[in-house]
Amino acid sequence: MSANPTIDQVPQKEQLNTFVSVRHDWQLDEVQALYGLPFNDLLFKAHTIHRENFNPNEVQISSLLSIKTGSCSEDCGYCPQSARYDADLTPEALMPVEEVVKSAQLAKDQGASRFCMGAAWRSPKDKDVKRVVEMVQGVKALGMETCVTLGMLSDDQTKALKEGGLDYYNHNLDTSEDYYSEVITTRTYQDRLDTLGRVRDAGINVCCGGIVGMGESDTDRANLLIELANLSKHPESVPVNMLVQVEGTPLVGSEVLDPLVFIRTIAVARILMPESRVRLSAGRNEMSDEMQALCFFAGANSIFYGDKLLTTDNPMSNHDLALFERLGLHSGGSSYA
Ligand code: SAM
Ligand code: DTB
Ligand code: SF4
Repeated sequence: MSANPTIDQVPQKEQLNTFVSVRHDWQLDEVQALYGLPFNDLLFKAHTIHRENFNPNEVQISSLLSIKTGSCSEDCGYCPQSARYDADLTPEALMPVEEVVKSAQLAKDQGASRFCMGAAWRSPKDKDVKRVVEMVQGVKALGMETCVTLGMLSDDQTKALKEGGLDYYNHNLDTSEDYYSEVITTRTYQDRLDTLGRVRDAGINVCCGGIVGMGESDTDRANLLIELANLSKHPESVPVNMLVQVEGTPLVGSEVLDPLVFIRTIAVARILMPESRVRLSAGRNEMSDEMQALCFFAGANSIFYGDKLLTTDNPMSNHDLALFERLGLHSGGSSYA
């Protein structure tokens, strides 16, 4: 008898995605093997999976606003907003709701479908969450998706955000569990996983990724992606940040990551989390157009758009629009668009 399965035994695409592609049991040796593939083989594999799950020419567009800037108690070694470091930054209190909504309107006019509001807190106070909920409601009323990143949350705060209509909560693992203490000592990896669990349980979409180029090893990068992919449900949105080296922060002087390793990281993220939006996040200002094009080929299908990230520069909007035109990319992928 032939060893080949009959047509009925061959899993159809839907089954393949459910039972084969979307896994939560990735092992280090498998992920290292992916990273170690010849570049063309890795990109072909990642792009094939990308096409099976998404329109490869559609990129979701998010804009960022820092709604509370600097004076943060935490010691995240990459971050200019920590009060412990000497970055050139003017601290600012939590913004009034109307200003935030005005800024969201501008981002919408420029073409963003999601508005992400970031606050430099270890964790918010309840009265802060109240004001953030008003921001979320104001931004949603414009017809935009909302995302906030406020640090660690309590159960009640998570519930209040969900009830306020928040679409996404961003909370990054940042790096592997092993490398974590080299970068941050004021809160644990488990603290982050606990907040992510609360967000997931509350029914808010999870935006969770990390930063590469902080001096971590190949194994750390593989382990970060494994942590993300082995969560009980994959984050809906996975921001992959390249460290933006800001003068005055401890990570200034880190060895700059080989761009090809960054592209491999995007490709491996796409393979491990086939149905997630992989966001080409911080660090694009230091990337060539060609590098970004390869990231889009490898499976990135979301960006931060607008001249500023939270406190550092992002490519000018005109430049991004021209790049999309040159690559035949268009914006899309929002649940409201
Ligand atoms: N304070 C909150 C927190 O840490 O959860 C929210 C804001 S914090 C700035 C959001 C994320 O931005 C961090 O987790 C980190 O991944 C990213 N980030 C901050 N500074 C960065 C830098 N210099 N380069 C790349 N990513 C950075
Ligand atoms: C994410 O993963 N990257 C964004 C967003 N989530 C909040 C922040 C990047 C910040 C880069 C440094 C800065 O501009 O301060
Ligand atoms: Fe504070 Fe967030 Fe920056 Fe860490 S990453 S120092 S928690 S603003």
